[in-house]
Amino acid sequence: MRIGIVCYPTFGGSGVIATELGKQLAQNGHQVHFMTYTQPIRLDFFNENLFYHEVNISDYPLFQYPPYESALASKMVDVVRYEKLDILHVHYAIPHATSAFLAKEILKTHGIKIPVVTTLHGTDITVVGRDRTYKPMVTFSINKSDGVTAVSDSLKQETLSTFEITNEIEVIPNFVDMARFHKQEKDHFKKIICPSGEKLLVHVSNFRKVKRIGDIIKTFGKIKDKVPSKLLLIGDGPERVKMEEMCRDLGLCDDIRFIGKLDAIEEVLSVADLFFMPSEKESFGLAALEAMACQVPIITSNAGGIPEVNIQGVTGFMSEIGDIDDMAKNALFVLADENLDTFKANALAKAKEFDIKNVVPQYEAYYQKIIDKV
Ligand code: GMT
Repeated sequence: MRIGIVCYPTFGGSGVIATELGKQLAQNGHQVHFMTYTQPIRLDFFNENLFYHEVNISDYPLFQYPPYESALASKMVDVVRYEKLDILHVHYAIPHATSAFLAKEILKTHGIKIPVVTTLHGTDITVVGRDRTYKPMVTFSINKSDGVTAVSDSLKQETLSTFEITNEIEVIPNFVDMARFHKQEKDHFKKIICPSGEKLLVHVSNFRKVKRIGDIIKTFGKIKDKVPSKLLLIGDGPERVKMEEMCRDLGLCDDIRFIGKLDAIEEVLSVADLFFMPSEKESFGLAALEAMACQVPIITSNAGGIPEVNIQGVTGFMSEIGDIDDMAKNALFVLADENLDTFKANALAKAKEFDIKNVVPQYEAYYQKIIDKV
């Protein structure tokens, strides 16, 4: 197949999934064309089947807000026509599903039918999309897609209860590339971060408010009194400065390090003992899955689709959102010498269910179904 993929190219989970999917599809022999405003972060290797088309936005003094949707729709029209694409797959509804609808209508005037698949990722439904600023457009664009997928059953249900959806939604879960995310021998890292044999606790995110990083810091304050440990906070975003201030106010700076954005996350995960994800909203929790693939148990909230990934008392524990005492109690249980290895093995076993090799064929079959339908 000749497949067009549209996504956000930065550090968000939807862009990661879209890029990894495209890379695997290319390895499976499909021709894959990415259309984004900058090179996707993980599109970092050459493959004869992979192509990248930059969406250029020309500036004009009249535009206070350059019309990205229009530029993207025009790029889709151009790439579909000249690369003879069979299908367009857009990740994150806003504004990609809307641009895809526009492109589809324009292409009809050229006598070309292009099926559009939209994948819903999370905040496009649970935060931004439900806002009245975007809701009519999101509803319309989902209903006008030829195929719609959601990354968890929870997200599917939330979409159906939030919007007036007339389309079928297929659940195709997120996945992890086990060839990249697996436990590696990186003990020298651990010795640098934890020189006295402390436990290593980790969080990775885009530091948005929904991630509730303050809960992690407070939970860590309770854990480190009982078990010598260090906390690494990986990533960057709007909450970072506030969180650094919180660490200072709580006197935890010696044991917590903010290390910003990191490409080779799997190297740090390889030496981690516990991963935190106390989010207020989380449609799936890709970062937690990547940790599990590296044999790291997870302490999470029970928000959204997290229960589809974290099995209570098996791969880690879930708590009510904001229940710091419960998270600290659970973390101490997992970190106990007699328990830790079992939780690590369970985390790995569960992660294997989401191996990229099992999930990408579901997308291939879905594309074929939608192409045959249109
Ligand atoms: O909120 C983020 O971390 C980014 C966001 C995105 O779309 O880039 O992530 C969402 O999509 C990921 C990939 O499908 C999911 O694993 C995340 O759970 C989801 N985030 C939220 O629902 C908050």
